[in-house]
Amino acid sequence: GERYDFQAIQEKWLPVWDELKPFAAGDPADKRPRKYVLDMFPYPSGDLHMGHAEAFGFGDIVARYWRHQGFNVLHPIGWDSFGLPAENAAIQRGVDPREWTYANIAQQKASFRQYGPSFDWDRELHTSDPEYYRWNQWLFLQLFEKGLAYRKASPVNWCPNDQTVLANEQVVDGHCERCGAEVTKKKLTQWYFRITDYADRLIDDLNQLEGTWPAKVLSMQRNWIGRSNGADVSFSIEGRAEPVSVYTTRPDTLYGVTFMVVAPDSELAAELVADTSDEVKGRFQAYLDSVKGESEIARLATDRQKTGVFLERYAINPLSGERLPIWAADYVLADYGHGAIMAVPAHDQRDLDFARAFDLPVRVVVDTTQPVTGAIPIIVDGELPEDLPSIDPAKTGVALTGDGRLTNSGPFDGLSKANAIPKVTAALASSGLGAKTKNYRLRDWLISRQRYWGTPIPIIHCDACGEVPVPEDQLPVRLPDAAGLDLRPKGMSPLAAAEDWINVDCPSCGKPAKRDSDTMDTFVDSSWYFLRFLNPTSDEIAFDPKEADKWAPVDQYVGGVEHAILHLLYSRFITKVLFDLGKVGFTEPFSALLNQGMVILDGSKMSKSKGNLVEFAQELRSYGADALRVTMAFAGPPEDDIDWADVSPAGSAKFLARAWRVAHDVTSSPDVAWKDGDEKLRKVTHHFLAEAPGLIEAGKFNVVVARLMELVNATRKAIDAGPGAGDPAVRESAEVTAMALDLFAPFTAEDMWAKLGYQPSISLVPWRKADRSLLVEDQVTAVVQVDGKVRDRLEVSPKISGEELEQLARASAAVQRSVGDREIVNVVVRAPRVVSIATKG
Ligand code: ANZ
Ligand code: ZN
Repeated sequence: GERYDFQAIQEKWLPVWDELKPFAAGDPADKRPRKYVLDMFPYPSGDLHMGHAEAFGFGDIVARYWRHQGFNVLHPIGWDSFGLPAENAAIQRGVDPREWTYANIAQQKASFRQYGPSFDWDRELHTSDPEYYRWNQWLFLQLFEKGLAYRKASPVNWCPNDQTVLANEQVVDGHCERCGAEVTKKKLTQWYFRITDYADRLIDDLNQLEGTWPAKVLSMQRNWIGRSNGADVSFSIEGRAEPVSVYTTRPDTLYGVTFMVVAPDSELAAELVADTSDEVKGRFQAYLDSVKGESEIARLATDRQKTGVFLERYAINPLSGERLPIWAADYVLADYGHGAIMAVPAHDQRDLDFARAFDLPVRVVVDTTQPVTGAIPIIVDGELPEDLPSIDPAKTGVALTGDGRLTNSGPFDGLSKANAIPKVTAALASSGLGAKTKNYRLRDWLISRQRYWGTPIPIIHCDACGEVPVPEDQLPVRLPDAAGLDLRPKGMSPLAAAEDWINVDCPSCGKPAKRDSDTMDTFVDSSWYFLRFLNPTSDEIAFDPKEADKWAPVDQYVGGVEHAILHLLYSRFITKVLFDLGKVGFTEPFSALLNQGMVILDGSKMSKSKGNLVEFAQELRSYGADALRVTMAFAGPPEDDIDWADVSPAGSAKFLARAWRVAHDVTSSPDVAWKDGDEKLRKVTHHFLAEAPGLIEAGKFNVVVARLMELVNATRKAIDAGPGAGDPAVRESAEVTAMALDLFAPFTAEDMWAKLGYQPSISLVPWRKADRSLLVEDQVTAVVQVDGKVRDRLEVSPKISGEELEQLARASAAVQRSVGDREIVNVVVRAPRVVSIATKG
């Protein structure tokens, strides 16, 4: 007979969906409640790959699920189509980055259509279209007007290969995130967004996401922002009028400071060294040259040989009056805290390594052998046993970072670390020598890039007027044609050479002026795109606040954990800015986040160079979209990596054929009465109906697929060895299978639906309600005793609670008769089997 042919089924239903548009979310008269399901939009650097297939497959499960639950679901798609890879590829191939990008988009789009995600294609957008980046420019100007976009000259991360600056977030272990070249420092005037103004809110609002975002992402965000609580302490400097402040998280260790360290590349170091001998100056300069270009991560590494130069200057400890030598060393950063530290080698590992390298004194001021509450004492009777190994950091090389009691600390001796921190801070504050403060690791967001393929910054530089915003009615500032421009990186934006483009009249005074030649970091584009999907074609507004009220924030966001910091932090920041501007009514953009695992092969990441690439297009041709989607959903929890060597798309295809065959075999008509169906099969069906929603909402997609497989098996058994293909229960279970299979295998599901005698599209069929009477569990017998004698037996659910069972027992007529007027003094319940009542009187 007819056989399951995935190719024919795909080709049959795609044009039907195009025609019917069951996934469009635009009708304003639609009264259904709303859900917004979004996948991180793809970067069009080639065809879709297995990672896309996985992420978009999971997003589609959620979108389709909510549609079946009666929601109007917004599930849009677009392309993050500006950026360096397009430009580099374009340079290598000698083609226009625009052509290269849009050709890739066309290919990805064709693959997506084969894969069948339920996108509302009418909302498609590309960030490289002027219709989109115009609103990037608008957003920039909103920040500019609020003082949140500003220019400053500072040493920035510089990729010598790509010849462009990088945000801190784009430097990975000292290397360029894009090309892997070692990142150096360069002093440049650049545009920044003042994200540090939002540091506290970006940390505190993470509490709203607890439980709906992966815990790992929440902690990565917290660490990146890096809020630290401590104190500023002021040290006077011999021969200098102004004291120097240092930032410390351990003011309790102040009596253990034995030297001070300043960052060699700080202004303070330059100033201190200016008043020393030529010999010191020479040594310092040589050291400074060796340090230039080192990455922050390398400088902070604990396992690194410590280097530095003694400046022959001295500071004074504000509490003890002790004289402290001042050194310059690269493990202190110029742009954190005050660029100078009080060194406490006994209790800080980096300081200890440095002290041991340069023979500086080490003094213990927190006795970590002295118990504080909850700690286990090492010394029991006051004296150290002779065989106890030394814990002296100067000898062991291990700093004592734990809790303990203060010692060698004058009036603070005996206090625990926790008590000493506020006490020492208060003592400093009362004499104007210190104050409690906070510090953040987060730096302002550097958004200028010296590259072509991005959004031009809408600012005009005028000698007379300064930085003049391009008037809103002159947006977009369009990119000039790439033809005729040299796109090769040379440290300056290629736009600077576009004579006709760069030279303009100042919008304010009319005199000759120049456009800003930089383009924006593409993370600006992706920081707000979820809002543009609400009205992607509007040329009047970036996004309609009324639509934002209806749809946003995004209910379910899906994407890779590689975006745990950058993209999510920037989107959260821009959302808060838009909230402050009164443009949106919420402060977090993504209410729930799912990070899918990776698709790997034989335990390792797939890549062309390793030759272990599983090609999406090839798998799609071999097994079809549905089998791929089922394979990914069935492989395990969605957060886990999928090893393609361990899964079986052929097995998935077999399962789909089996499910499809069930619908094919049904002989009853759609108007049969289900209640007349075989009860055993109906129970399986209704248990599935009751259980699946909770499982989907908990992200247990693999369990739902397993249950569906059981349902299909039970139905097949009912057809072949039970009541037969004409039984109403067989039709019922086939319909439920089709509806639920729509989440994982939409082409097959639609075809089953047609076989069962219905019109498309199955995607809009409401989720069937489970019939509670079919969910009743088998009963167990509970025994009720009164004063040791069995008085009644109750038929109850095995899941009954203790309270419920006690209530039933007390309500039993037999029990009441037996208790009579005596007082119940004790009831022992062991649900679901025994209730034992004791009486008195
Ligand atoms: C003395 C001390 C004693 C410290 C001790 C720690 C332990 P977080 O938590 O990251 O904020 N520090 C301050 N400014 C620095 C700079 N510009 N470059 C490198 N290190 C700097 O770290 C704060 C601690 O890092 C500060 O507390 C300071 O060392 C160091 F037992 O002060 B501490
Ligand atoms: Zn002017």
